[in-house]
Amino acid sequence: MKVDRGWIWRVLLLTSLVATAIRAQDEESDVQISDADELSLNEEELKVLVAEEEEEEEVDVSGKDGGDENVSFQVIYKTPVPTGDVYFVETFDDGSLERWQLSKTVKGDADEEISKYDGKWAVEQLKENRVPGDQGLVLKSRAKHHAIAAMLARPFVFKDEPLVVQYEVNFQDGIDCGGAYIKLLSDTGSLTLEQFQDRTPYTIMFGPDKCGEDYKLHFIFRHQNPLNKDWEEKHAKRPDVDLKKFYTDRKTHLYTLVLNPDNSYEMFIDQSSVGHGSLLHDVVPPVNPLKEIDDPTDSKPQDWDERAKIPDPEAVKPDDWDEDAPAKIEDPDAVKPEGWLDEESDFIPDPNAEKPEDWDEEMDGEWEAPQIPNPACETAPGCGKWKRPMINNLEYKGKWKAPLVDNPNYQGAWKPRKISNPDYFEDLQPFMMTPIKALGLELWSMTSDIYFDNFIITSQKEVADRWASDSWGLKKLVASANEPGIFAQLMTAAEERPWLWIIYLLTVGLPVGLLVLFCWPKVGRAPTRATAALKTASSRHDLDSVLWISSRKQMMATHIRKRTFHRLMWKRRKRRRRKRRVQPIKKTKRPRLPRLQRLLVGPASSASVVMIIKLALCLCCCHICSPLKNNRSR
Ligand SMILES: [Ca+2]
Repeated sequence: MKVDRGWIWRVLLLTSLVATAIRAQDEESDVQISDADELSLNEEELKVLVAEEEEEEEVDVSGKDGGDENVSFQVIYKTPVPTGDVYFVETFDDGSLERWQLSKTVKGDADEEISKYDGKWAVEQLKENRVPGDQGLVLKSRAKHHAIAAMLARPFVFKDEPLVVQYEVNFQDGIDCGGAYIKLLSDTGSLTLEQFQDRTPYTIMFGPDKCGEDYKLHFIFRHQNPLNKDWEEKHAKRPDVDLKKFYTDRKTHLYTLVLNPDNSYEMFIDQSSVGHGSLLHDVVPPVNPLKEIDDPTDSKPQDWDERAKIPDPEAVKPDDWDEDAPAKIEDPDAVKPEGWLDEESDFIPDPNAEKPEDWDEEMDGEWEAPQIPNPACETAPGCGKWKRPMINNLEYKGKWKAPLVDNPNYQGAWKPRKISNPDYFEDLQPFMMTPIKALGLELWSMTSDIYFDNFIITSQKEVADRWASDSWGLKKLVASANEPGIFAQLMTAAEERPWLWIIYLLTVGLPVGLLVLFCWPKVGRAPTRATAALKTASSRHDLDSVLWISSRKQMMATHIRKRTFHRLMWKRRKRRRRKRRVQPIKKTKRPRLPRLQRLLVGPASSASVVMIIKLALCLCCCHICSPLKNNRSR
């Protein structure tokens, strides 16, 4: 069987590269064994060492509560301890809810049957990405009212220190419609956690809330009007970022609110700022009412002209303006096509149809054959009465209207006059809110298993950050380690965006196509005279022959022609020298070029370039395939 020698070279090159990669891997795995050999350990000593190593590994990964089969990546977890002054912390890691009080009352604005706060709470580990030893508070019931609260270690009084509130939320089953916000309950003097319900006065409400496609991060505070003593909710403007992923990725996210004595506020998710502003200027409705308001007794005068433009009163309809001209007319130039069948109709009763045997004329009426397209019309340009096609009427102008001109009596848009606001007040310190005495969750959700953890209320952002790194940071670490591989992520992305499949196909198909185009062996052909000549040449000019093999038939033919030409020229010169009886010229040896130069400028330079391109492509393919192979072997 004849095999293209160029293809053999390529296969040998690829094989050597693959073998080198495999050998490098094998050498890595052999290192440990050779280490043991060098230390001259016998089999028993080696077993003891291995057992000790395994024991150490078990201690490392089990943490304080031992290993967990559901945890694919484990870290050593220690219940976090606050590193500064705090008003409230809760980790739930002791598994109890002793500090918390379940509400024993009913919701204020609900029907009696569904008004009970009978939703269940539990202290559990996360369903996914667990940190061994870490537990949190979980909302367990669907479509039920939940209320639970705990007193602060001491009330937070708004003076000259910031308020920092932080906690974790994980929508373990996603979220259809429901909230995961907290309420910081006001120190009203009559606060009873057993009576905690939707109408219990709160100072601040903060946290995620979602229904339908409306993703919110609430920051609401209650402000008292100093004049009439009414309480009003002030809503911070919406965050600037797309919040959807925080509700759908089933990861634990960290929510932080910072209020400063200078009335500025900032909200963070996972320690990244998602919104900031001023309590004075960036809340709705504003804390301070307007100084002036529209006079409610003022009304627009009847003769107030708000028309900026009016029809020109002096314009006159032109005499030749025909308002009655139709928009479309019959085409006067149209001609009936030849062969038009005026007497035939487009549909006829099916001549092959038969009345069904069970047709009851009394019940079903008189039987008629179903209509079918008229076969006579199939070859004709048309059937039935011919009508001229309709075209646009060039004379059509429509209804005449006078052109618009500026209104000389225009007075502008009317506005009521301004008067002083009788309810005006100015509160320049909305930060000075009602002191906070307790933290409560009063929630309703259509999706259960919402996880809460690591509540902290402090005055120092650094304390909250350190608390987060000791708690939420580990959850994030475990979740990152358990992330699906790049292949699974690509599949997930393509499920949401099917057009990505086109990109994938192009990305994979292009290199494969190039590989096949340049590396596939040529189909064997019958040996030619050029091939035979090449074989004889190969023994004398190894390198050139190899290059010729990979070149095309034209190259071989060119070489033969050149050799034949040189031989003829040599014979001719010999004959001339004999005739002229001159001494033969000493043959000067042609200087031999360096190998690379011969490759690039020699007689087979074009073949060399093609070969170099092919080798470069093969090397690229090997380079791409090598890491994939390594990943698979791992
Ligand atoms: Ca915890």
